[in-house]
Amino acid sequence: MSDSATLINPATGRAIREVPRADVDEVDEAIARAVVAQRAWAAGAPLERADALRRFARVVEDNVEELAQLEVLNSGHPIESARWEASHVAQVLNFYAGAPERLSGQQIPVGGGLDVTFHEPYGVVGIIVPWNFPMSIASWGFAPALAAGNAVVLKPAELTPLTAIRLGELAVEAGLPEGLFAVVTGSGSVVGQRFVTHPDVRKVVFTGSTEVGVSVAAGCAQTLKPVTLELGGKSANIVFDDADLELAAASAPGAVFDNAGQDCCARSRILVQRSVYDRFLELLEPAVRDWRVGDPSLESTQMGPLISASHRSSVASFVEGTNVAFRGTAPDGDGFWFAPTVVLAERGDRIAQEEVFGPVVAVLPFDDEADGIRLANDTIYGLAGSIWTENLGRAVRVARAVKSGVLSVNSHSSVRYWTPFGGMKASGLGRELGPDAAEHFTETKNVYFAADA
Ligand code: TAP
Repeated sequence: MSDSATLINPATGRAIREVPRADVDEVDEAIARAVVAQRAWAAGAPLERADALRRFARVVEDNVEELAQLEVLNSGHPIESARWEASHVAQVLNFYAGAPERLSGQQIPVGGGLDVTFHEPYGVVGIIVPWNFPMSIASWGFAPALAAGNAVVLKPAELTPLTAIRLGELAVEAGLPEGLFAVVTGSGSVVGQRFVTHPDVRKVVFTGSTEVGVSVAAGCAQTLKPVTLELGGKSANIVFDDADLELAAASAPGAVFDNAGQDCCARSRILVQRSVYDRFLELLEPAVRDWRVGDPSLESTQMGPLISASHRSSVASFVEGTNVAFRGTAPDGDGFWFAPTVVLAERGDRIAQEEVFGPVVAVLPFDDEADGIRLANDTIYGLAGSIWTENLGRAVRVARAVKSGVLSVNSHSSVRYWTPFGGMKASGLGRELGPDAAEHFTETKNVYFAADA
């Protein structure tokens, strides 16, 4: 029998809803239904799956405003960001709706017959999602997994399940078979762990902290279950002295304070060549002070609250004892507010090494190109990063030398659903999105047909 969790609006601190917490039996029932639904789904023609995913995308498009409002309420995302996220889910579904008819195998020359490969779906895929981008990160897993012929059991974070629950309902409205895409709410240690241990879940996609990701991978190893890990980050925003400093400084707050810094790709270290360090800070200060923090339901708001009181305490603990250069503003009141904060740091400082997951950025100087690369690589993580330079050769050299999965030059873009996304080092294992994601939800089968009588 399940109990329930109380959801809190992070902008007000007030309770909004109770959501059931599934127990192991209920997780097992969802997996059993998914096993049955998957067989019929995979047996259908590719066009049937493509059409079903396109219908799902259209229903999501028709409900963008409702999904966005749920994310404002449950996660405190600014409404404009939440609308982008909901539209992004529809776009991801549309993109992978093209995959069922393109999952071609190979025909390999052999003697005496014919050899072909098939991309077989795993069966049931378990997807475990964090609270920072609840619906978009879920879609990066469920859209290509379904396209490849799998069923999906999805566990949203306990703090932010509302948009995932609604997406599960919209899938059924769009005509996806009952049980094919099941959203199971509850705790990580019960629901998430059951995905790891259940023999009928044949692949796990985990997005979250590096610590939990390592334990999920260890659990999956026990049952030889493939796992994709999207973990933490401490990404560098590297500003060379030949950069367009005005543009680099004006764009730096958005690159780290978007979603209140609760972004795995947050450029939470700004590395500035020493010769332009003072000038860059002069330009950065007004950009940080102008960053608009407040009521997430207003279209003018750029940043809402942190997700919870305990997370705010954790973020604050990173700033204690540091050299704060300047801060932006944040509302008073009952929400979990935290003003954007710029810290001057030294190499090796905790603030320069560990993921804060809040609106706090560490600024560090470096001497030359080699030193900048060394500093950029000086963390356990390797998820994203930005390189600001007007020198093309330098852009190429640095982009190749920084050990991160997703880099941008003279821009902070990280996520395009049609390009691959994921981290190196302690930031993860495997890639999501991009042209090959549906294939990652399949196993290659090789079949030899003897033709000689
Ligand atoms: P975690 O605490 O690791 O939780 C992530 C998810 O795992 C939640 O759904 C959680 O469930 C579940 N979980 C917890 N313990 C588990 C266990 N023993 N077995 C299976 N599942 C378990 O992370 P978080 O605090 O929610 O998210 C923040 C982290 O996610 C940051 O490090 C951030 O960088 C990372 N992140 C990475 C990316 C990419 S794409 N690389 C994207 C977003 C976030 P509960 O509901 O119980 O918490």
